[in-house]
Amino acid sequence: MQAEIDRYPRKNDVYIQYGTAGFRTKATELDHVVFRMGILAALRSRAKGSAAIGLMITASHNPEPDNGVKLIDPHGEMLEMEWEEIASRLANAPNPEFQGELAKVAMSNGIDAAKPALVFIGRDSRSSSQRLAEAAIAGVKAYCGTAVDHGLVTTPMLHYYVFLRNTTDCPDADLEKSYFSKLATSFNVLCEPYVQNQTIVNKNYANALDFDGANGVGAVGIDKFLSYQKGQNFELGVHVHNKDLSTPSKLNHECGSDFVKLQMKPPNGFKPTSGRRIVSVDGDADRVVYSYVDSENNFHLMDGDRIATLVASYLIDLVKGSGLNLNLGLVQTAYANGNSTKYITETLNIPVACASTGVKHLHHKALEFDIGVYFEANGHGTVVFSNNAKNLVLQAFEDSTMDESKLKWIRRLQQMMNLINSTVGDAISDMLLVEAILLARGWSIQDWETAYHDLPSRLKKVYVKDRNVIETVDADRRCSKPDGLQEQIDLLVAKYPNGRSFVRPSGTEDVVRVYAEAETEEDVVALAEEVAKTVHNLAGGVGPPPS
Ligand code: G16
Repeated sequence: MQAEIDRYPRKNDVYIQYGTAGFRTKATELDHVVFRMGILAALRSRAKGSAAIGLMITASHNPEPDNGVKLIDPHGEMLEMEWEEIASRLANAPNPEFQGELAKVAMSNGIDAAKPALVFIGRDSRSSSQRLAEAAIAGVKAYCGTAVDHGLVTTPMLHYYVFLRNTTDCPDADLEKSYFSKLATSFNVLCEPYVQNQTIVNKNYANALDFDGANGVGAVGIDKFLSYQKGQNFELGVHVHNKDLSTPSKLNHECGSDFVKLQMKPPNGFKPTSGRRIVSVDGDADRVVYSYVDSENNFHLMDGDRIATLVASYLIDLVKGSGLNLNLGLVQTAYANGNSTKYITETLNIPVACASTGVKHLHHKALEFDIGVYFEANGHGTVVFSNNAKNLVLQAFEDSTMDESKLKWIRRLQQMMNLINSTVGDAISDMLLVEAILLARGWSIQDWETAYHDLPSRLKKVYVKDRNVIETVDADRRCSKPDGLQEQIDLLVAKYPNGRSFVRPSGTEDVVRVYAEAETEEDVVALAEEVAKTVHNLAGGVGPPPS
């Protein structure tokens, strides 16, 4: 194995950490990290009884020169948090110490090196991804594991493949077909009641949307989905834009969900049609946001908070109609707009929990409910269902005394469960979920928007020498370090009606993120700027102070 290790040496002593979504940095810094993660994935497979483990090469919403790697556990979920520390330790071990560190991990986890190990590898469309995928495969093989290269896939596809491989006897060659057939079939079943003579009939719902693929793998995913839905009774009318994978610098550039959410602008790459839904995904298609431009050319964003409220309010209606004893809760992060939280708790009467940023935290919290809906404001989220929920649904179909009025809702709940990719946020599955609900409600995007009004908000990035000087508590809502920063933020927030602001170090980019919201646009602009300047002053800002 030493010869392979020597082919992928650690070239500098810069510390790299398994962050919000795996390791992320410049692609040129990652070869040894990815090679070592190939080894770790094979080790993890052995630790999990030779189950398939996923390894995804992507830097998602980050710029094209970046890349990253994240591992996927046997049920398609994010790598167990205790293993993130092991991953960081192995990634940073000096070259001569790597084998020793690896042996320690294997020993402390009682790994039998003779057992088979299976690793699924996937990658996004970045120009560095193929090379890094090869490094990962070399790592798996160096540790005598089997690597299955799934090539260009969205992150949620790979999560689902891992789940399917470990829970069914689906052959590897059929995983893609299973994924898209499941989406196409369940979506069609949900929409069929509203189709008459191939025409959609439900009040204000219009079957036309613009899909912004961020010039990444999401564009490939949607094209595949569209080919699978051909011939179904209901075909979603999708116009696919930003699908140029041949020009790497176009990835996430002035398009995609992160751009739309941060800049509060429609994506570039096509001219929006007034009133028509725009669906923007990110570079690996695990996030989605909706938007539209009105007749006066004003931009309207329907972010993850809006998707969460739409989904939760529909699912709660299904639960009520079904008569099943299921509790439903919603999980958000500190980035959730204050008015969305108010609407969910006060109007929908649904309990809300707040988790730290990072899907892994939200997912974990959502598992506490029978039906746990979780979404980050940036559009990353899904719905998870407890075994109790799944069992009650199945039992209802076997119960001959169950009346049809309830079964109708239970059937729909089951169809929703089939459509949702519960392993992780999935832009395409989430989009279909939103479309199915809008169609069932007979809503236009404008109808959806009227549920509540967002408080004006702003997100800013501040460049500092070392972002880790900032530490947070209370699910990112307060910062405990550096001394005095939180007190300054409190003083600034107190100046503005309905003001709220927090700061946290990003786990995917070398920046500190600043979030602010307030009653008016003018106030929020001022608050965000003042907090950003304070961070720059007290946390070692580099470059000119933010404006
Ligand atoms: C990843 C995580 C998300 C997180 C986002 C930004 O998304 O999966 O949960 O919200 O990073 O994280 P941070 O603010 O720490 O940079 P993605 O889509 O980039 O994989």
